[in-house]
Amino acid sequence: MKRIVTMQDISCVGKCSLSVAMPIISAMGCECCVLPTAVLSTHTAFSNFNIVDLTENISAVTRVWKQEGIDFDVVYTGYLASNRQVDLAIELAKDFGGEGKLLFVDPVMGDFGKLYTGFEETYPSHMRRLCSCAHIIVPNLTEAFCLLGEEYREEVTLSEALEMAVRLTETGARIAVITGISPEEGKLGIVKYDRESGESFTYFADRVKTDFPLHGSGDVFASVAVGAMASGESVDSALRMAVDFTAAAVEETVKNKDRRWYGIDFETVLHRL
Ligand code: PXL
Repeated sequence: MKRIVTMQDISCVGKCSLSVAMPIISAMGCECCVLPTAVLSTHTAFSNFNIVDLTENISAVTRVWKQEGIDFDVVYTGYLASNRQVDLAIELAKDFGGEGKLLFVDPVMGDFGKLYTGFEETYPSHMRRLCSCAHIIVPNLTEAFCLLGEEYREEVTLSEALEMAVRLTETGARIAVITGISPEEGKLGIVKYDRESGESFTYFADRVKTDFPLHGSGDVFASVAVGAMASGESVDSALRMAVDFTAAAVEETVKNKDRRWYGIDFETVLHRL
């Protein structure tokens, strides 16, 4: 069984981060080990939230892992609560990554052209350093612009998105996948560029119209992609599965009259994994 370690927060309410990664990765038949970065009452899109920062705990945990000789097939990072935590993620990658291991970085920073509440302006430059060590990064469009140090634009053409993915790999990551790309009305998906093979890949599902934000959908996407890659799927096949699963979860969410506004109902389609 493949063993994945994921470093991200636990939001007690609000379907994102570890509360999404754990069930998805387990459902895909992989062991999900966790390195929690912070405990939040709710994710940061709520108007009120409190946060207990676990920075001091991180090295204490990894020290024991090293003493015990524990290793992982995949290191998967998500929401990191501060610049310092990004540095600790780089250390995690050095200590537990390397030959034959996969470093999957979801550079969680923002959406709709804005950084999430609580991040310093210098956060993207730290995240850029973590991304430079990764095999694969999966920013949304906002995060891709942040990583490239460019001003956000809501709409990009398919060829512009591909060109952005190429430039993202020039900073070091082998594969860049930009999520949330809409090449035409009614479609939503991803573009990918692989610097080593020089190949690009695009995949789109039918866009499900919603009048509410899709909090945590990036975490759902990333967790499925990680689980699939760890299970031996090719990168393109893993990305296809992740797009289809996320689209199916959004479709179910829209149908649910009692839906919560703070996350998508991935639970209803978990059995498909
Ligand atoms: O879904 C990304 C995410 C993860 N963790 C926390 C967040 C967010 C997005 O808002 O606030 C705490």
